[in-house]
Amino acid sequence: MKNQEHPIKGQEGKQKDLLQNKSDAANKFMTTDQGVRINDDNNSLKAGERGPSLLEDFILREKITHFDHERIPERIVHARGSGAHGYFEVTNPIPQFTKAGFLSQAGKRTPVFTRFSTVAGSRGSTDLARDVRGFSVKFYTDEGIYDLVGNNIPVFFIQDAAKFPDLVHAVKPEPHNEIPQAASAHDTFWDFISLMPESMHMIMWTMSDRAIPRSYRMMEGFGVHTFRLINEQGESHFVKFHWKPKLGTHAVVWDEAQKISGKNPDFHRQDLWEAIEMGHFPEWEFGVQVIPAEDEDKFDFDLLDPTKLVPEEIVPVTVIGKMVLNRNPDNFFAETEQIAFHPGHVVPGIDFSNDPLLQGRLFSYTDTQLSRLGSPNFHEIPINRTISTMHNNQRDGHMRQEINIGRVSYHPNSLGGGCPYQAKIAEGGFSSFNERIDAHKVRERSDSFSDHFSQAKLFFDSQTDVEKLHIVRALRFELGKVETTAIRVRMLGLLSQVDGDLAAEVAKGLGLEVPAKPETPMNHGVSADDDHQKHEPAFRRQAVESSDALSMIKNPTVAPTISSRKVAFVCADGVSEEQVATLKSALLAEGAKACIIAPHLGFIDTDKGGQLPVDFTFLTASSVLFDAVYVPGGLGLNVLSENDDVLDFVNEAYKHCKVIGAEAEGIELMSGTRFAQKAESSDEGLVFGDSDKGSFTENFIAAVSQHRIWAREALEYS
Ligand code: HDE
Repeated sequence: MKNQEHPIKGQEGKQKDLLQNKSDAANKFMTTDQGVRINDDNNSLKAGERGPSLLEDFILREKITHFDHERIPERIVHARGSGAHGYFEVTNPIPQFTKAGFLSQAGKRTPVFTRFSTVAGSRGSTDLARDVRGFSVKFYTDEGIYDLVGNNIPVFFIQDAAKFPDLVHAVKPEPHNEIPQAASAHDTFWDFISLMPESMHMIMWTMSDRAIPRSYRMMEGFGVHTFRLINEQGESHFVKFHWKPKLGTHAVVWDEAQKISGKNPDFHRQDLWEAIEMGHFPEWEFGVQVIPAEDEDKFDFDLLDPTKLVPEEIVPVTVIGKMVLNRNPDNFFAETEQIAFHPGHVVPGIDFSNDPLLQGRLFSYTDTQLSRLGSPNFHEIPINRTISTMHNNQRDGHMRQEINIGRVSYHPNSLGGGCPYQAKIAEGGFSSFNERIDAHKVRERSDSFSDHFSQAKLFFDSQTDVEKLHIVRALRFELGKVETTAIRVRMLGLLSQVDGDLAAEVAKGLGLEVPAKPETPMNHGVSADDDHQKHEPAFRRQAVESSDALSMIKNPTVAPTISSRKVAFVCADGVSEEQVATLKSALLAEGAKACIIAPHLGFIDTDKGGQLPVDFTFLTASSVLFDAVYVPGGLGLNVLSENDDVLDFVNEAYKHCKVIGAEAEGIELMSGTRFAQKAESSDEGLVFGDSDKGSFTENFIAAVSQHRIWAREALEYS
């Protein structure tokens, strides 16, 4: 090996690297940017106490100038996001498939920074928009940066990068009035979609509850495209990447999502931050679906088509590692905002496929950083800096940090001893997979990309009734916000190609008929040659008709848990001290959090003459911000009847299928609720203290661990 320098090793490598740039003002004097101590930071320099300010005031000028330039352009997509540091650990190395060092050795840990995001909204928009979530992981490997820039949905809207600007223009707020923010429920989005049959599979996912996650910590992640793994022998296998959350995959309901957006637009950001601060480190398993190169054509879809997934029933996911996020950033701008991901950041052992969407992305991400971060030196920003060694002949540019020594900045050279050296493949040099390409140059789309509906149907058919109901309601909502009837009708035509009942149910809500024949030209988006017929959508029989992995409810990947869930305790003066203490300590023992909600802040008096500190009032909290509600004994009947906010609190929890627990007088209070009639029914989510039914605490915890009581909605399915 020619290069004798070693990267900073181990999980803490990136933290040590970042230390070089950290600044702590504790016990320090205030100075200007040039290091001159400041004597007065409150008054500008003036000609007399009441006179005009003087131009020579370099302290004022510097402060205001810096302030004027504090903002950088937000990301054109995925502007709203949150991130955290952590590590990736290999549990089941796969050297037979890849030579990537960070995947090859059991127990090896690699530092990561992961950023989650919504796509359409601006930086200041709400977390709970109905949207795809970005799931980007930067691995600081010993062999350089590897970025896995994925989403929480395994397929995409379009098949070719050429359509991405159109898709984004359509979904962003409409250009004439900049309305609506962070929402796809408007004419331009559905106009575009109704003319793009290839988007139908993705539409099934975005209209499902996947698009309104309960938490970033409870989302799956997918690399989406087919990539390649390359081993020491230079052999290639195709691969799909998966992240599976330890806490399971869970969602909120749409009515709740909209209310959370008003009550706490930072809901996901805060949830991630607090979980890490509390030591509930979010964790995902990392899995791969590996497909031998010779099997490329064995599927009933094209592996290069990003609107298709590989059903887990055909190629199972093998878990090879885990990711743990265990450290919040020190500074949002420096880390979360300035981090620059790029699917083209790969290390030896990982390579691209010819997916035309991925190929376009390989250009876009560096290009966008140039305008967003303003310089080709964005790789020098601390959060983007590799912890492996970095030497080349790239020079200069805005804000260059590195001071390259010597007179040589070219290769080959003799004056610099030939340095920096090129690395042979055996020395870790990257070489692209030696794929043979023998083809005509064409502006075409492969006929193998023309089946737009089979997997959309596979997804829909794999859902439970409640999940189907949510898709129907989401489409009724979204298309109901569309003002142009022709767009609604075109969408019904496309939906009828996915599932007749789905189209009919949506049509009922819109007060329309499903057209007998779809009005969308099916070859839209495909080459404009004369031979359109060959591009008519082909319905290919799928090897599987239903896949449990596609349903959030049928696919409980982990044992039910209440870890890090939040339970609201509806309290007031007179509350049973013992009941509150018993449930609270049981919840804490399971890693959940109990919050005392009362009519006023400060303290409330308990039945035993003690005092309980109050976390929130019914004004500052709302049940949409909690996973379950508990009403203890000792409360007077007037607690609900005299306060609409309290009644709303409990009624909404019921409406959103949450578990409601009550004991003693708390049970009597239920008689004033909207669901009082149903309280006697067999609703598993209404857990009332009753000595015949065993331990209240155990029953309550078991019910909360189910996440939601979906049967409540299924009963209302029509
Ligand atoms: Fe992106 N995408 N994208 N994208 N994308 C960006 O890069 C783009 C696509 C994804 O947390 C931008 O740095 C094109 C698929 C995530 O910082 C930009 C195409 C998937 C993030 C860009 C796609 C993604 C981005 C904007 C079609 C899932 C946030 C800011 C060819 C696999 C990364 C930036 C972060 C961000 C372009 C399609 C995921 C403009 C041209 C498919 C998670 O470069």
